[in-house]
Amino acid sequence: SVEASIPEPLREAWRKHSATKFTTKHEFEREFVRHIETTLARSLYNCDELAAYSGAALAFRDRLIIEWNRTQQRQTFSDQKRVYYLSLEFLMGRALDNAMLNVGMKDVARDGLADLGFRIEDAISQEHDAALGNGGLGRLAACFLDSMATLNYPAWGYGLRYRYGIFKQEIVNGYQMEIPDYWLDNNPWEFPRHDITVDIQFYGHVTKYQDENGKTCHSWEAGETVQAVAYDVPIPGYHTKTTNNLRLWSSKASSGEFDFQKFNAGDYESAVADQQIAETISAVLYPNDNLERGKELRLKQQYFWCAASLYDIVRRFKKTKRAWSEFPDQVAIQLNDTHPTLAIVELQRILIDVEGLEWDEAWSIVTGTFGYTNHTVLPEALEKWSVPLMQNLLPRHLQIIYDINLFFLQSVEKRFPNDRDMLSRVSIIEESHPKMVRMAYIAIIGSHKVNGVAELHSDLIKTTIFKDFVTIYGPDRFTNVTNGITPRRWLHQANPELSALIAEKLGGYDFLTDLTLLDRLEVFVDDKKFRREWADIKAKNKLRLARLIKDVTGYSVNPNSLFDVQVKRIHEYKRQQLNIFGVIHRYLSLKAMTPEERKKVVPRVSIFGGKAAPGYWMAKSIIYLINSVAAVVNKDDEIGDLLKVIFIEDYNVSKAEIICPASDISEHISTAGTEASGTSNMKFVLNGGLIIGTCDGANIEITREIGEQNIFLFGNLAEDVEDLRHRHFYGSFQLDPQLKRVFDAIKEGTFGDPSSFTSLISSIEEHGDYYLVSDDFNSYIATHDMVDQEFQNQEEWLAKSITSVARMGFFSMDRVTNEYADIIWNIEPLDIADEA
Ligand code: T68
Repeated sequence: SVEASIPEPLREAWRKHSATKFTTKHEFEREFVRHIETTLARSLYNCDELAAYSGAALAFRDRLIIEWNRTQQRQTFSDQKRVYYLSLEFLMGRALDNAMLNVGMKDVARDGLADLGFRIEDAISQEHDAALGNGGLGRLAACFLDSMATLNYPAWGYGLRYRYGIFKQEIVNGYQMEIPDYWLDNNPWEFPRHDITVDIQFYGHVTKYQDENGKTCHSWEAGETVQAVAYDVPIPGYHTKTTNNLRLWSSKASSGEFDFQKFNAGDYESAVADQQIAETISAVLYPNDNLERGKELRLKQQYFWCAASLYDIVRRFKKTKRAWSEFPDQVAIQLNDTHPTLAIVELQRILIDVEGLEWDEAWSIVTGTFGYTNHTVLPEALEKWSVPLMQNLLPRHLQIIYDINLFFLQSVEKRFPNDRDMLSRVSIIEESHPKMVRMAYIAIIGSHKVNGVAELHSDLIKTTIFKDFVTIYGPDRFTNVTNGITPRRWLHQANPELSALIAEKLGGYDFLTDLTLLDRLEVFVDDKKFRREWADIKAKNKLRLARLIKDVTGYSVNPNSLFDVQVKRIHEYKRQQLNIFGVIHRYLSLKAMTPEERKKVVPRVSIFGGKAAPGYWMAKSIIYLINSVAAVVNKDDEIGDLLKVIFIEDYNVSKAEIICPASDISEHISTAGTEASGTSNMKFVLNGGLIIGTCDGANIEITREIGEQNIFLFGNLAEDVEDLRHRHFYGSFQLDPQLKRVFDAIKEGTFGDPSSFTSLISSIEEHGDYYLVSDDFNSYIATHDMVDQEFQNQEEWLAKSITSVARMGFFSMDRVTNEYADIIWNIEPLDIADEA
């Protein structure tokens, strides 16, 4: 073994000086001060809160590194199957609080920091969010990492180390402005691995040749080479020694080839410029969610990251000296949407062009290795790349894609002779001008399992966009794994008081690793004292949010109001426009009331947050409308506290941790059939908020779990959407009368220059109301009236809140991770402690 190859005296010397972890307050303080004074070159006299954050982070980082090194060693020695989660986005948020809670030392750190003159909360809030994602898809990847480590799965994440994460949103005169998010300075959580690099090729041409046995081979002569450098981020599990690795690739000019000639020719400036071109590959996260725009640089990012990751995975496998046929027994690769689909093509290329395997043998290794998760049915979000673009950037990969397609279509032809329509429908190549490569089809054909992320969504992909593939492969290739969230961050960390109250009732924190234990809360539903404590915690969390609102908007809100929250990316299908039209309806109704009538009204704060993609005009108009309504309503003295409208700028993970525990009601109101799952719905319910929602995505399973008396459902069903859309176009379109009143008020200029809102209104009135805002308006308003009524019965409301939390066990990311491990990856946990 590797260990035995090192002489005992040498091992002894290393063992003696091996790093140790702090375990007491005293030791924490020593590490903290040491880092302040040496690593940071500061002292008692110039240690501000940012330095205190850094000192604490470095002290905890040292602990993580020790466990991380051990985990990697044990995983390598044990030689078990590993899973690799490929995602272009990891929306991690802050790391320090999470690290402290996961290693179970937050109290020690709190006391230690207090001794040294700092409040732990102030130190924690200095950290810059790691915002390498757009929304749900990126956050799901982050929750996966947390669960995989917590459950001791040997797992790695692979992503890109963007220099700029998702932009920072500022609201200026009601409009969204985008500010670059340069986040890398002083990031203590990443470790550059300058020794782990991969040269990645682009462009060039392919030559055919015969090898010594007369076999036809291909060689790809690249036109450009860029270097990928690994940066590693430790991922601690909760209360386990397992600390997994997230490897992010950064692009750099390749030292080998292209600078020298220019440098030698004295062309220094242009050599440096080339260097910068190489670095742009990992410069920026594309800020679109649920939209694909076919930019070459995006394709370059995708290949750069897939090729570097696969090289790394293959290199690790080759060290085991196993036969290639064992690759799928050692390696599972999960594709987070179609963004990493080129990994399928790249593995096939490595196996046939570099390792010399036959096509069929290689292809069965490939399909045995990959699994593909689909996150959307929206046509504008399905990835397609133009054939000429791909031909130019990745000539060899395009050939392999054509071959994959050829063999696939031949097999389809055999089973469905004379069905030419079928062949053109399922072809990877869309015969348009230009021709397009359909990435989802490669992902399906190259994987052994394809999954959707909630039951309705998984049914929809089987009956609509991927219907033909169910006919071809049978239903077994397709499955459902309903999304979840990590209870560590989204309950324990975001809502420590609720977590503590639950722990007190259940006799400990075991529910954080077995969320189904929450069901034992249900017996306390009628316990008066418990209800009061539950209500007090919600009140405190609302106060905390009210302070945040005051800080970022300047508005004061009454924390006794009903807090109604919709925070998520701004998108027409998510229907923030329905919400703000509802708010306007409420405002107009309040204005029409007598003072007597107004006394019976439940005061409400409508809270919005979310980013619009910078090029998404309609989404930006929605933000502008929300802010325009806020400007009028919030200064209307006649209305006062009865209605306030708030837009919280720059919604992100750390703000979500304050917002989710503070809702009375939250909105998940997508047009039925459009939201694949949604995950913030789970976060709100887990924190004791009720929800209003459509029969869409995971709302349906939340209803099944918590009971339909505990959720406010409204609106048309997915099965009726197509028909309604058809009628809008070919029948007569009847605008809902209450919505008409809202539109009239907007058109009269109640919220400023109406011309700013014409496209928003005409998309409904004149252009077919694709998202069914008018069809659902009446039912939406009626359901909000029920919310008001039920909120007045606080005891009933509390009972619903407690019951719902008690029944949320199903939505733990741990359940999700175990399902992937069983059904898709076929891997077992590896307990680090037992392996010692
Ligand atoms: C989300 N998708 C789904 N996409 O919309 C949501 N898209 O219903 C689901 O709960 C979540 O995934 C997790 O499954 C996204 O967030 C993107 O962000 C995205 C990014 C780039 C390109 C396309």
